[in-house]
Amino acid sequence: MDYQTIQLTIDQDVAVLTLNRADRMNALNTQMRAEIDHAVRSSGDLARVLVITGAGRAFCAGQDLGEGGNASQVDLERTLRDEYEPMLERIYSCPIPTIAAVNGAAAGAGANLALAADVVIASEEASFTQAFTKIGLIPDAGGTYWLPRQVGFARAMGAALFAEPITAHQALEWGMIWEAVPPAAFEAHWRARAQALASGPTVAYAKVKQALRASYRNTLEEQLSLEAKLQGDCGHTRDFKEGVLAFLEKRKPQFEGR
Ligand code: T3D
Repeated sequence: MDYQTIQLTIDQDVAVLTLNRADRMNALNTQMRAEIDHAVRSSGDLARVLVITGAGRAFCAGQDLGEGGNASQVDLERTLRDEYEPMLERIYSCPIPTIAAVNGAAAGAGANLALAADVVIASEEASFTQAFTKIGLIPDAGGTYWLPRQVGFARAMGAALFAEPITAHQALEWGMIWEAVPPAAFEAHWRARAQALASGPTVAYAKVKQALRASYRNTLEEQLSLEAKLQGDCGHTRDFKEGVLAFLEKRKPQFEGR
């Protein structure tokens, strides 16, 4: 696919999807949502880790409020059901680890796009704003799902009602993100993190995602049973055999991702 609103590079098993409408703060439009969906699907087949980041000074300003002239005239329910949901589902169900490398402002659906990734690494210059109520909307794109789970009910409610920017340090303190990194070290840092995951036990990573997500809905008994099943599957991988052998031979494992 010839992308117009994003860039996708795949190198050494690392896919980097760059939101690329820097003059609009990488705001999401119909075409970008379709391109993200396509790129995430391709990355799941062709790479062992996916990074989503933004071109220029923002990560993503959410819905392009000028799309079609004026976003207040669009059918919001249809757009969310037909365009946002498939894109977010694609990211959520991506079989490889996903990293949101949040380089700057993440607002509205852009903030929640970041939270849909498995790991969020933010530049210390980044911010996360549930901007929705500023324009008379509620958090969408998964915001009402992720926020209470990640930061607790009180903080989720405050973030949604006041719609104030949450700094990277605040987000870290709240448990919303994994790391906040000084701007000068940011790109080298997320690239190193991505490379580490790309050379890791890919099958185990997929099952880590499956198990942790299932814990939201499972009883302890169901979760223990699921862990046994998934661990049994991991036990049949070449990476498990290699991991144990490398430990016994006191060397670094060479994981193949299978
Ligand atoms: O439609 C549906 O289906 C509903 C779905 C809704 C989901 C949502 O995401 S609603 C929330 C939408 N997003 C926002 O309300 C955020 C709006 N943007 C901002 O708050 C700020 O722009 C930022 C905090 C992201 C960045 O601020 P700053 O000061 O660094 O930049 P700026 O000057 O505000 O923006 C630079 C340009 O980007 C500017 O255009 P100009 O004046 O240079 O021609 C600005 O209009 C444009 N821009 C920024 N955000 C958007 C945008 N253009 C369209 N849509 C945007 N969301």
